[in-house]
Amino acid sequence: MRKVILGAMFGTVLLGGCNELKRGSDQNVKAEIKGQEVAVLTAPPNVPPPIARKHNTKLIVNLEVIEKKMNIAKGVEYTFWTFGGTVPGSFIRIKEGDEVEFHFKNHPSSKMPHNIDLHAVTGPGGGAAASFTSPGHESVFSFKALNPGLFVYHCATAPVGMHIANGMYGLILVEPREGLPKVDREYYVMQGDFYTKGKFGIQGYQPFDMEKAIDERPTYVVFNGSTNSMTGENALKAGVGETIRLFVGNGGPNLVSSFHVIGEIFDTVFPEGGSVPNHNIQTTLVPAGGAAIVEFKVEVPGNLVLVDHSIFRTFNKGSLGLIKVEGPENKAIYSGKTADNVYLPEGGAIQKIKEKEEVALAQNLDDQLKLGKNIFLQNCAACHQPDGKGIKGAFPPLANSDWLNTNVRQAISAVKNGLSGEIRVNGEVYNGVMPALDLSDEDIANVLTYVYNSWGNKKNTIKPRDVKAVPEKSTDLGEH
Ligand code: HEC
Ligand SMILES: [Cu+2]
Repeated sequence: MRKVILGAMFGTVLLGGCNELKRGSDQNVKAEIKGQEVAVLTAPPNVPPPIARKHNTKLIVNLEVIEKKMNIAKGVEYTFWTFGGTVPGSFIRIKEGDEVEFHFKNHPSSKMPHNIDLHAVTGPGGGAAASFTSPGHESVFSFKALNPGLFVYHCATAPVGMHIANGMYGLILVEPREGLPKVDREYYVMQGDFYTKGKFGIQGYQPFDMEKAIDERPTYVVFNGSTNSMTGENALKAGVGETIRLFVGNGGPNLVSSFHVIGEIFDTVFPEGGSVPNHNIQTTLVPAGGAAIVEFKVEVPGNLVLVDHSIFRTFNKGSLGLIKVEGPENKAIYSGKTADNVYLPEGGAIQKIKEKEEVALAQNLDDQLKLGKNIFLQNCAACHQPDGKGIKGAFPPLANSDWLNTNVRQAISAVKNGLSGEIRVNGEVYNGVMPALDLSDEDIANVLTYVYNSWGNKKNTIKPRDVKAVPEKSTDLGEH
């Protein structure tokens, strides 16, 4: 037992240094404390309500560690170690100058001791040593919130990397004395990288893989603990004209996030969760063990896509979330596609003829299948997977797809015009965005013929004239 604790303490010493840079102001230290309150904690993506009181108080925070199995992706189970039963852990909201009495509980069913290092704490280890708690115990410690900002908290029990990799992190907001400006909606989004024995999407229970974690080769990179935390029915919501504030954190343990929202520009960012605002930002870096406050107004309807712009993580490892914005169009701000004109630069006629010669025209079904397979591998497989089985929760299957097999015209339209909004494929709900892929009618005919003649589908043959017959829709999907 002694050995375990010493190891654990060593871990905390290593991570404790992050508080050294903070300075408290004397004015804060002297502020009067009035009364006592119990802090409201929330599960992601929710944020506790803004603090209305003008005075400082003694704030009781009750946080319980629970080790539990949850899905990291549809059909993929993982044993998470959680602060409050969710990944990331409960959101804690306090006010600059508050005196926090922290009650840290470790559920009796836990197998491990745990603790908490709050980056908002001025004191050794951010509270780590004081909060070190065995299963079935509770530790109490107090701190004064000297610095305003958005801070990460995490477990710092050895092996620290493993505790964090299992989901032991969350955010604590220390509101400045004057509070934050009012917005219409606030959400809590936190990225984390996960390391499982099985590859991405392999079904069933997946244990932690220490070797991948040390090599920094994550299997999953996700927001709020799972690939579908903010897609489908879980998509965040907003209305046209509303202002949104995202409290964005990154638990790591390894990766730095290039946080970006496809289809928006951040009006204001508080980089690294600090006090100096920056404006008109496209992508903001969120370091492991760091945070950012991101604010923007949504002007037009549509799906905004939250991503880590290290983009393979988004399309292949799960770091994708949606904000569904509803309300009236505003064509003056965004028109959608208004024209598709023939573009013939000088000499274009000659190039065009050459291009025509190069286009492979399928003479028979065999040709179509061969050409179609190539188009599939180059244009579709990244999302729908080479075996057509898709990725549960993100990309629907084309293999044996009832959606595909019931209506040829809608399948053609999906490839021609893109597809978004809720659909049901083989009983599963998907609510993603498939971009229109600028393919010729010939290519679309070939790829769909290949898809229809593979993986147990209905063996339809699609001709370019069938593709031509399906109307083109202007679409505003998939653009940055
Ligand atoms: C960037 C990722 C991506 C690419 C590339 C992509 N799709 Fe999709 N596809 C999706 C998503 C996401 C949906 C679900 C859209 C929704 O929820 O409304 C979808 C839906 C579909 C559907 C209807 C649902 C089903 O499973 O039957 C078909 C058919 C389809 N895609 C075919 C294709 C074909 C063919 C290609 C290549 C030419 C392709 N897709 C390329 C992401 C992609
Ligand atoms: Cu822990």
